[in-house]
Amino acid sequence: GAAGTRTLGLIGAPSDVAAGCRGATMGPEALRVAGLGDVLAGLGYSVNDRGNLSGPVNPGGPRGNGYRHLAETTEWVRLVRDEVAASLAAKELPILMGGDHSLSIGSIGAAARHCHEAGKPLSVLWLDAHADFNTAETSPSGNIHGMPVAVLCGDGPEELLSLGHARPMLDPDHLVQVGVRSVDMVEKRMVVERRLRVFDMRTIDEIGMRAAMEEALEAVGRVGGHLHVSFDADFVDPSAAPGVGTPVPGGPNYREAQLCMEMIYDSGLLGSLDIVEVNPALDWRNSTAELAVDLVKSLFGERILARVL
Ligand code: B3U
Ligand code: MN
Ligand code: MN
Repeated sequence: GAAGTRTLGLIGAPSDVAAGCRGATMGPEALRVAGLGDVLAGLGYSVNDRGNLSGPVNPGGPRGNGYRHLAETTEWVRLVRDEVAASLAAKELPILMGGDHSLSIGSIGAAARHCHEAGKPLSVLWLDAHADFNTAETSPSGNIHGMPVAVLCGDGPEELLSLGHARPMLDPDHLVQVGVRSVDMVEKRMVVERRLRVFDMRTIDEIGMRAAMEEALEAVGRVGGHLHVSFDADFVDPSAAPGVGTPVPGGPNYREAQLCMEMIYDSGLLGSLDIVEVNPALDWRNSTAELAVDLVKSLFGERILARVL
């Protein structure tokens, strides 16, 4: 399995500069309060909480040149990239606690460089209600948290693209998206044109979460090497995960989300993780952070009847 007696590196990135609404800055602390570190330690891992990164505050500025807060987002992504790189260099399995989803450009950028240097392939499983495949031209909002997949696949502003070790940072054939149910008009065309592998909610309705995850994991397993899982809390249905900035009805329920995590653990591929878009300002008594911790528990090997590391 992915576990052994591995050290997990917790990295807090309290930024909401790339989101549409404020509050994801409180995500890292909400996850700690919900017991993320203790739960992982209870599963037998050694946990190294690297604390929170410190970057630019949210200036509350307008959209300019197609982007909101591009300079601030770039700085946060750079900080995340360097800390995730340090965690990987220390042989930890890094867990990025966001913060908004633009930060995954940094964590995946670091994983991509790490894999490149180690001569192993990188694959990404993107769990999200959204495709996050907008560009300045297609985005209705200018919010960069709707653009990280496009940037990783080579389409985006020079400031962000130049943070990677190569272009694209990620081979689009090595990306699988699960849970998608909200894609903007022009973004749709891009997703189809670039032939992204998407298990959208209709597919999950038709074949079920089990078959969808079997196929998704088969695809990333074929790539082999290091699997990065990028978990946007809005992947889960808002009835179970209300504390997110852009909830979309019709997502996986609690059990389906658990199965998804259990199956990822069983694949033994997990090499790094993001937990992003938890927004305590919109939550009900920290329930979304608690849900995320429950899911992460399964992702790291908790079983209903037995615990197998
Ligand atoms: N697709 C919309 C909304 C959105 C994307 N990601 C989130 N919201 N979290 C956009 O603004 O790009
Ligand atoms: Mn997202
Ligand atoms: Mn989302």
